[in-house]
Amino acid sequence: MTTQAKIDAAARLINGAKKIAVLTGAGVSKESGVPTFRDALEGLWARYDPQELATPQAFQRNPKLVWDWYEFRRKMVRKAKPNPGHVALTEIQKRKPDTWIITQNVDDLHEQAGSQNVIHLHGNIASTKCSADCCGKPTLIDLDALPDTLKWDAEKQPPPCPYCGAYARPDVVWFGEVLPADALSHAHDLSVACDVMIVVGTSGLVTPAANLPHYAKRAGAMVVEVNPDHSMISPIADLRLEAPSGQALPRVVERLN
Ligand code: BV8
Ligand code: ZN
Repeated sequence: MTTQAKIDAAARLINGAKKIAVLTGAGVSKESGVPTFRDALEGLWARYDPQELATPQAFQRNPKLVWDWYEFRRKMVRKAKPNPGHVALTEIQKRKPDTWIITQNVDDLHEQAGSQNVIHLHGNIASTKCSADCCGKPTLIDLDALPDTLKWDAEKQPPPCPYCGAYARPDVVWFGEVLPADALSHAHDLSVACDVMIVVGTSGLVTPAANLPHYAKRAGAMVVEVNPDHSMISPIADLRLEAPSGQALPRVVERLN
């Protein structure tokens, strides 16, 4: 459990900070009922390793299996609501306006909680694009606006792109795909410019996102980690709040000036 002393120390770091960068992972959405990346595999997909399913190769091999997995996860994300951890981060942004949130998450719960300045490194599960990006990167497709002729039949393959006929796919970054260049370079610049980086709910396994706290540390930032478990970031954390973010972050906000 996290002691009050650590909560107070985190609040002091935030109070004294000029520039704060927050890096979030699936853990910050866990208390909203969005399973972390690894939990989202049950039933039909239980036998798959997410790192195999969230790849261009898997989509190539079995577009319907991958598309249906995302439809299953989209339904869960649509039902999810921000939890007190998301709300506390929005509150920190209100008190410290030069605070950016860099998220690995593909849900929009930071935005739903009222956060501004959110950078999505791995895309957005709610949006769909042409798998061939036929009209530019990305070629977004509004499934609801598709003419009836192209309406997606749940029994069939994923919907076709209305412009070129290639399969539609979720607008997320799969393993083996490069991250959006502008998002990654902006996140990098924020990491080396911040004086405090708060890392919330990430195992620190997935790169290049997981490199960001190391860049921040090397550039002289203090690193605060909020995670009930040990992660790959823990060794470089100056302060660890070992508790769920929905419990720890509101307690830190209470102690802010
Ligand atoms: C890239 C979108 C260049 C999709 C995601 C070998 C071969 C090929 C590639 C690689 C390789 N080795 C390394 C790589 C690079 C690879 C990678 O990092 N692999 C890992 C698995 C080793 N990365 C990439 O491929 C990236 N692209 O590098 O391009 C390139 C090109 C070609 C070849 C090589 C390199 C692309 C990575 C993006 C993948 N897409 N998401 C989708 O969602 O379907 S990543 C996906 O997994 C999630 O978005 C999330 O980011 C990630 C899981 O990480 P976390 O967010 O940390 O979640 P996790 O479940 O792991 O941890 C949750 C944490 O929360 C835990 O620590 C837990 O304790 C904590 N927690 C739980 N409850 C709470 C809590 N914390 C706070 N409060 C709570 N209540
Ligand atoms: Zn297309």
